[in-house]
Amino acid sequence: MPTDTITTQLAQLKQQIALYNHQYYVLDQPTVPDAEYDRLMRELISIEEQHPSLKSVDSPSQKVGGKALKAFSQVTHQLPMLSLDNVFSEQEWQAFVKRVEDKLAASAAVSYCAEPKLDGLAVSLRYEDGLLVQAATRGDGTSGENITENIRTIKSIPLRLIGENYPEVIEVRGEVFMPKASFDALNERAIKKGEKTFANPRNAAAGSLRQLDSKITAQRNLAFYAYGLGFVSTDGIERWLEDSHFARLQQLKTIGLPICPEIKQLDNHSQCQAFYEDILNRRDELSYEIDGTVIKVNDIAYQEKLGFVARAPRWATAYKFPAQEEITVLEEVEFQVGRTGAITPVARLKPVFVGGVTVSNATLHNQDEIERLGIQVGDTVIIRRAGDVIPQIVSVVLDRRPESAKMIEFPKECPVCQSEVVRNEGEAVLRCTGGLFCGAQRKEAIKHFASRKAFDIDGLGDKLVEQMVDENLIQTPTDLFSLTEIQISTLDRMGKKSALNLLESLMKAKQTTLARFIYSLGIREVGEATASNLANYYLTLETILSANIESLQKVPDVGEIVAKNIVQFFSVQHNVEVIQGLVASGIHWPDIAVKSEDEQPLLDQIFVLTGTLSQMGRSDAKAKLQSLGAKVSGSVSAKTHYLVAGEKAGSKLTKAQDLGVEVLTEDDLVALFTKHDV
Ligand code: I6G
Repeated sequence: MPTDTITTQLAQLKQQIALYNHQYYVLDQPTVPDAEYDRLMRELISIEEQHPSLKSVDSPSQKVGGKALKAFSQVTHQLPMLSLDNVFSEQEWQAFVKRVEDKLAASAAVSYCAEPKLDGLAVSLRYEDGLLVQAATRGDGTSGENITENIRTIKSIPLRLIGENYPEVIEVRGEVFMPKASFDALNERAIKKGEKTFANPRNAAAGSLRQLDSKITAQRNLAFYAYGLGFVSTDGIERWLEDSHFARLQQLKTIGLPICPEIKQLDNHSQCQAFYEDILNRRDELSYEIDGTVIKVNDIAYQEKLGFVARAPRWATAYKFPAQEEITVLEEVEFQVGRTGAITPVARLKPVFVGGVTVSNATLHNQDEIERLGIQVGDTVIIRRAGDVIPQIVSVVLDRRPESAKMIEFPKECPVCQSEVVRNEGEAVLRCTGGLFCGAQRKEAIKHFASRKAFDIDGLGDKLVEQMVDENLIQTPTDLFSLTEIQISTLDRMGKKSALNLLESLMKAKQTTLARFIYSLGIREVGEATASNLANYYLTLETILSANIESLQKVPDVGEIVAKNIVQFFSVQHNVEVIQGLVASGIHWPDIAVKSEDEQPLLDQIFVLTGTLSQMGRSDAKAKLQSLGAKVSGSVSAKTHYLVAGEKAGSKLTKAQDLGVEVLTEDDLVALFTKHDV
């Protein structure tokens, strides 16, 4: 092929790929499937390999990293890179507003531009004649490290700006960050390889940008959102810059730079407070980590009037969320025995206020986790509490380890019943072999039996179960049904009235469903959904009891491990006796009617429920869906047909959207139930 034909073909390909990149990363509106994009990319790389002289620095193929550097050089910022002041409470926010609005003495309400504060690193990108020529970290604000090669590997950063209408020189300021999904994947890979993990996405992003070998950075899936401008040349461009911060960000978007989709222009400071609260509520559903919001006076003339104090603008502030990470001390490690005998190390911490609550305990999971963290009693640790998630120990601050620090010793016998402990093949946890001989396992088994999704025994809380077992009133769930008023009323805080109420709850609980009965037995890995699948498949208790491993695996959601757990459970004489005892004490459930396919319009459709359903409980929604033949799963995957997203839906919604799973609202679900008359 003649060279000029190849040059034209290459230029067209580069333009096409740059356009698809812009649609994907900046506009969030891909127009072609990934396969088509990959095909064009392969074509481009193949041509460039055959004609290396035609390879250019702005080619989309140049996102894979180049030669490793020996060190980063220093870059002086043409305009300093400032930092942001912070406010940490509504009161401090109001004080910021007062300072700003008093100084402006404006006749009308001051408008603001607000966006989430990404937990990443500020960088400056310099484009000359549309070409990315230099990228630098903030450094000390005056000069930073030259990280151009690493920045060039970030897919959402254009190597060439779009169109022709941009200044000759433009410095774009923005934040490089690692999306949550990439961070999780990176740490999972590190754990598999036995390498150190990153404590949070910010550290991971920083570590990835600090690589001298840009090929490593290229594999880290970093992302970028622009938040403002540095130096901008004015030669030859008439009034390119808009008058408001919000409009300037939109302008950046038109020339190919991604900006955060949550950015909003707000009419007054009260709307900013509402924005802060809304983003705080939706924090978990965003695909990137944030630690607050950034709020800026929108009008550039006002920004100029307000000016700067020290190294920070007076017209902007970071309105921070309550900290999710804090530092504290590991004072002791205790070992708890769970329902299935798993022995879990629990960290007793010096109480610390984090994520809005005081935390004094955190799980340490298992021995592997303790080894991975390299943690000792007495260590200073970083703990994290995000959303409603159980607090986690993220890392140890090694330079604060006291001389008195002690290694964590795992128990050689069960701390409750002194039975032997074992570590089963393929498992990370230690287990007590005492079974229901172990008081801890007995308590947990009975608590589970009485819990809401099992027998739902009103008035039988965890503390009461513990007392009953300690006082030897009950040994198994069956014993609950032969308790007398006198026995109950002798317990702490239990008068005659509460005793009678509890007896009535026990009476009522005898009427149940086969699914709840199976679930209440606490068979390992048989959750609510599996119990319901077992009930619907086998229809009677007797058939479940006599099912073999092969047959059990035909039940939806039941694999070999769960099937083995079930068979093993029913092979233990004690368990069979408990089941017989329960039935003998009058526990019963209605027969399950066999439904024809016509009566199961949602047969084999997989649903996932997430968020709060305000018009019905999740259990109700699940039962109705199952009665129509649907399967209700706990996690979203490519096999999911529908995700029902209630209020405050979080990461499952994001995952469903990423996978293209159809999302239904609660109203859609209600309409579906009405249509099918359930
Ligand atoms: O470090 C920063 C992160 C985000 C910023 C910033 C920002 O806006 C969303 N804005 C300014 C003005 C500065 N630093 C100095």
